Amino acid sequence: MRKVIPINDNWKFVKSDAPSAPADAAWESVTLPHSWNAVDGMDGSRPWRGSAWYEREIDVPREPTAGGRLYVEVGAAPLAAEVYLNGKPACTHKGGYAAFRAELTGLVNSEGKNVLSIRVDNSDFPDIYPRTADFTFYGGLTRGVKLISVPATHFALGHYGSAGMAVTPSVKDGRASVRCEAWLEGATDGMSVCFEIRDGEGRKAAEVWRPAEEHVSVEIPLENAHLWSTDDPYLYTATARLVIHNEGLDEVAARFGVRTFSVDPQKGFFLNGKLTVLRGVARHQDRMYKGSAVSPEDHVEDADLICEVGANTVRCAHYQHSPEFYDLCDERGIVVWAEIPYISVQSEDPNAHEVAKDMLRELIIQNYNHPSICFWGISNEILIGGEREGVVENHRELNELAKTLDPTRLTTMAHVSFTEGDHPIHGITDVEAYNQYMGWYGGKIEDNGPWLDSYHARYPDRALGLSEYGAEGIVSYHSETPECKDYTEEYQALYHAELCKVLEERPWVWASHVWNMFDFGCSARDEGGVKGRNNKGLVTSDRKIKKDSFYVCKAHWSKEPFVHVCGARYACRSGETTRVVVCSNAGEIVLYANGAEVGRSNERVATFEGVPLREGTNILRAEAGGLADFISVEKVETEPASYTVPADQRESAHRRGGEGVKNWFEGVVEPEKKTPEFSTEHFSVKDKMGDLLANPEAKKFVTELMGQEIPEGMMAMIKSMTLERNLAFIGELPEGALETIEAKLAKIKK
Ligand code: ADA
Repeated sequence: MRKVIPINDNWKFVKSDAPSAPADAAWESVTLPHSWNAVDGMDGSRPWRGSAWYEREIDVPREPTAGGRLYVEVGAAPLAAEVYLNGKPACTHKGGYAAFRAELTGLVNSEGKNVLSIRVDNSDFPDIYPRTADFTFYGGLTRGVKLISVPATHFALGHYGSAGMAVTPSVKDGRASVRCEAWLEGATDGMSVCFEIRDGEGRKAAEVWRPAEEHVSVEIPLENAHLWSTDDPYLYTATARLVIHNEGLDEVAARFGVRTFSVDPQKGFFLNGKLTVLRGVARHQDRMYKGSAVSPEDHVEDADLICEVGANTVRCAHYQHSPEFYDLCDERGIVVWAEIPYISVQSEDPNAHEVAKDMLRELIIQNYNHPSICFWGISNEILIGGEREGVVENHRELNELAKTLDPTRLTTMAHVSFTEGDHPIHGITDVEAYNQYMGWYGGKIEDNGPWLDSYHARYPDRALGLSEYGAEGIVSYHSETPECKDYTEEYQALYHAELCKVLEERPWVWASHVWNMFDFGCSARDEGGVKGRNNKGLVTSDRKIKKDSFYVCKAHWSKEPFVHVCGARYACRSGETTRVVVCSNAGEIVLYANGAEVGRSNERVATFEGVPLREGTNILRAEAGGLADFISVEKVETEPASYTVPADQRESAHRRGGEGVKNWFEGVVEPEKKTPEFSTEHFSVKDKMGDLLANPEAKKFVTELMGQEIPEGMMAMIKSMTLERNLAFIGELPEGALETIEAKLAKIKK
C-alpha cells in the first residue's frame, strides 16, 4: 500500500543563484508552506525576485516488496523549480501554481543520508505566465511537499500530477451513472482493480471489479442518485483498489458529485435543470504577511467568509488554487471558475504558449474530480497588451485542449473592458465574461446596467458574465458624500449596493464575481495611501475586518438573517444630522437614534437621511426580524483629517480617470478642438507607449497626463499599447480631450 508522508518541517532555505545547493551558505530554518515574499510582497517595498534553495534530509520509506518506487510531490513552487536528490537531478518544472512530482527511486542512497534539494525561482521567465499582472508573484515552496512511496505496480503518478483516477458522473433521462477510470503503472496479469462507490453517509452504493490494465474504465449506474447543488452539496466517494490474489497493492480515492449544468445566453446558469443565478466573488489566495504560503485553516476561514457573504460562486483567480480550497468549494456548494495565469499580455516567447498548455493540462487533470468546478478559464484580459501575433489562434488551441481533456465542463475567458464586441477573440470559449469597472476606473456606476443591456441586445447568443467588478474601499477613509476615487468605505458600499441591484435585475448574466473577496498583495500598486496592495476586497487581507460592502452583498445574497448598521468606523461625525445605511435580509428595518425611532424601510440596503445627532455619543440602532445591531457615533466639530485620502493620492487617482476623468487632465492640457494633420515626424496618440516614453519630451507629457510615473512593473504591459488604447482603458474621455492631447503631441518631434 502506498505511503504518503508530508515533509514540511526541518527545511533549510537560502536565497542563492548557485547552480547547486550551496554547502556553506547562511541557511535559515523554515517550515512549509513558505514564501520569501510573505512581507515584501505586501508591504509596498520591492518584492525580492530570484533563485533560492530549499534543502532537507529525508528518511526513505522502505517498501516491503521489490521494485517499489519513490516520488516527491511538490504542491506549488512559483515560478520555476528544479528538484535534486543527493545532488542528482530529478525533475524541472515550469509554473508556480500546480502540483508536480519527480521520481526519486533511482537516486536514493541505500546506505547513508538522502538529501532532497529544491531550487525555486520567481524571476521573470519569458515562457512562464504570469509575467505582467496586478498581483504579487510570491516565490517559495508555497504549498508543502510530500513523499509518496508505492509498490512496483501502482496507480499512475507520472501524468501531470494526476490522481491516477478520474470520475465522470452523468445524468441522462433522469438516470445517473458514473464512469470510473484508473491509470496504472506496472500492471501485470492476475491483478484486478476494484471500484467502490460510497454515498455521503458512507453506505456502499456500488462495487465493480475489472482486470487491471494500463487504463481501466467502467461505467457504473447509480440508483436514485442524490444530486450535488449549491443548496445541497452532496458528495460521494469513489475508491479504486489494486488487488493481486488476496493482497491489496495500492489505493486511491476521490470525492465526486452528480450534477448537470448548462448556460443559456438568454436565461443564465442552470444547475440540475434549475435556474441558479450565480452571484459571488473572485478570490486571490494570499493573505497578510503570509503571501501565498497559506495554511489549511486559512483556506477554511476564506471558505467560511465566502459562505457568510452568501456567494454561490467563486472565481479562483488568476491561477490554479490549492486542492484544499477546491475541496472546500465541493463541500460548501460553491460553483467554481478555475483558471490558468495566461494574463494581460501574451509573451513574445512562443514557448510561453506550450507552457500555458501544460498549465491547462495540470489544472484540468489535477482537479477533474471536483464537482464544484464547472468552468475552465483560459485567459484574463489578454488584450491589455494589444494585438499579439497568434493570440486568437492560441485561444482556439487552449479551448480545444480543455474540451479534449474535459468535454463535461464549459470553457470561459475574462475580457478586458475595452475588448470590442466584434473582435475574433469572441466565440471561442463556451461562455464569456468581461471585467468591468464602470464607477471606478471609468464611467459611472449607473452605466453598468445599460452597458450590460446593450451588449446583450447586440450579441444575444453570447453568454455574458461579469468576471470582475469592484471599487477600492479603505476602512480608514469616510465621507457623508462618497464619490468615485475617494477610496472611502462608504463609496465602495454605495457602488456594491447599486451593482447588486443591477445584477439582480439581470439573471441572464450567467455569473458575476466581485473583484475581490479579499484585499491582496500587489507589489506595483501605490494607491489611496496604501502601498503594495489592491484594496477592492470586501474583507481586509488579514481577514479581520468585513467592510460595509461585505454586508451590502450579504443582504442581497445570503439566506442567513442578519441586520448590520454600516459606518461603525465612521465614528466621529460633524453636523446636526447624519446619513445611516443599514443592511438586512430579515424584513422591515426600523432605525432608532438614541432610543427614538427615526425611520423604517423595506429595502435590503436602506439609507436613512437626516438622522439627528446630539452632542456627545449617539447610539444608532437598527432592528429587523427580531435582530438588532448598533453603532456608536460621536458628534464632533470637525471630522478627523485621517478620514480623507491624502491629497496627493486623491489627485493622482483623479487624473487617472473614472468619474474624475475631467479632473485628471485639468491643468495639464487645455481643450483644443482642431485635429492636426497626421505627421510621421511628430508624435501622435497612435504611437506606442514604449516609443513615447523613450523620448524625454514625450515622456514628460505622458507622465503629466497620467498623473504619475509609469511604474516599472506596468511597463511590460503597456509598452506595445498605443497611447490611444491606453487612454481607452482608463475610461471614456470628455469631448475634445483626445484632440487636445493629439494637438500637444503633434508639436513633439520624434
Ligand atoms: C484587472 C485584473 C485584476 C485586478 C483588477 C484591478 O482587471 O484582471 O487582476 O487586479 O484589474 O483591481 O484593477
